[in-house]
Amino acid sequence: MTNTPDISAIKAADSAHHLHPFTDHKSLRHKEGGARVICGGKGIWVWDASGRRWLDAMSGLWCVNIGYGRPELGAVARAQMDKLAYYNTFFKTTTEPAAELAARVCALLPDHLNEIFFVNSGSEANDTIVRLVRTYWQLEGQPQRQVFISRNRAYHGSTMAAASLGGMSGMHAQGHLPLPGFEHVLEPDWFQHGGDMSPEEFGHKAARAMEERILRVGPEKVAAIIGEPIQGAGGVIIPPSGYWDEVQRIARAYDLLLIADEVITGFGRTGRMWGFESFGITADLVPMAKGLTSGYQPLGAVAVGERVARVLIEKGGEFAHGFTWSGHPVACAVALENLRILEEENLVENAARMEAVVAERIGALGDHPLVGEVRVKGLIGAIELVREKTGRQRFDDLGRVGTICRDHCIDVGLIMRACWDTMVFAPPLCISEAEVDQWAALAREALDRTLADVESEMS
Ligand code: PXG
Repeated sequence: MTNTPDISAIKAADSAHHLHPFTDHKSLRHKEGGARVICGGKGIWVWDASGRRWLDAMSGLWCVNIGYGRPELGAVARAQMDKLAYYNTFFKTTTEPAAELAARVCALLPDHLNEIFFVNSGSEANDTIVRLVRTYWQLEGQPQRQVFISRNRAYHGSTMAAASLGGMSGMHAQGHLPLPGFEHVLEPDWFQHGGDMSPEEFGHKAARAMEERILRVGPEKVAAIIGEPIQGAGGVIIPPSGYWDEVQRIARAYDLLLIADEVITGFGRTGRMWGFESFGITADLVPMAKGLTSGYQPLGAVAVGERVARVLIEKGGEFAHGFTWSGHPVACAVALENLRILEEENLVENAARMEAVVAERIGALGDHPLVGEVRVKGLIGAIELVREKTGRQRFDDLGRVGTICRDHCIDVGLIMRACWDTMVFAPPLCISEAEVDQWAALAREALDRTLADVESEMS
């Protein structure tokens, strides 16, 4: 055995047998010649077997918050596996890492969020929330309260319930979704929908759309409002100031539960520990995953606030819900180490500090003919690609130029994702100022190449 992988054999096995998530397999296998094989990573960089490397301005899928290649996490996983690789948390048992992590995460949250239910992903966290919320209202004697209010282009996961919570039309088109009881309203995307309104006026309009829908459905049937503090996969939609205040007023007015999906925004992404801190959101339930382990192990959780927890614990009897891997001891031990690194290396503070650097250096791309706006909060942001800057005019065939730009990014050694014609970024929280400069140079090169393509099409 050698340590050098046979990449062509791996690519062949992958093409023959591996169905990837969110992938057009016909195109991947026949047009593109198979998947890129990522073999290693360190800090903000990943590389393939040939040594070709990319600056990963997406932290994998918005998750590798502490950066790649930290040996401490492997050491902790190994020690936990040697001691106790697995035991479950059903039937009146627990494990040391699960109990310790539940307490640790609660200590990071506001006081009213003081209970943790462990799952393995953000999707499972949101599925769990759908059952929890409906169970809560049953226990409260209002079983008709079943409807969830969400937003267009929300992303809450891929299971049937999580995809129903989400507002992605392409996902709804597959598998007869959403399920009954899920409503979607205007998203607070001023760049896309704001027209001549000020961002604040538009934010009010978006919140009013939510109230109008609640009234149309019948407030007595509505269970909860769910929202990502900043919509991630929808194109990093940073809501106008005042939007969340209004949404919270509406939630209170109709006695609804409020769910802040922190799967992307949690664990420092926005320059604070939680996304809800920047918008003054007081949530009843908080799904989290991704940055909880920085991707070193699969793990998710739901933080359950006082209002729901009290009813569930006092009146609920057995909550018939859970997963074999709920509170997996290895994943929980890795999460604890991840949180230690996040805290001891002041990575949340670094994300806050880097916001200004990114705003300046990536923001400077705003002078590029293709760029209509650059926005950033902490270390999550977006670059809007436009045909015409005045009036924020999009290209026809939305998503085509974004895909061209995404492919040029890959060619120049940069990973950014295209959400239609919005290039999004969320680099590891350990990124340095010098690395932001490297990223900005690569991004400019990719934009120049994209512009050359667009211009040659038009000539
Ligand atoms: N909530 C939010 C806000 C998310 O962003 C989930 C829930 C679901 O988490 P899991 O762990 O089940 O994937 C997510 C996940 C993309 C992309 O391409 C985004 C996510 C996942 C995969 C791809 O932007 N977000």
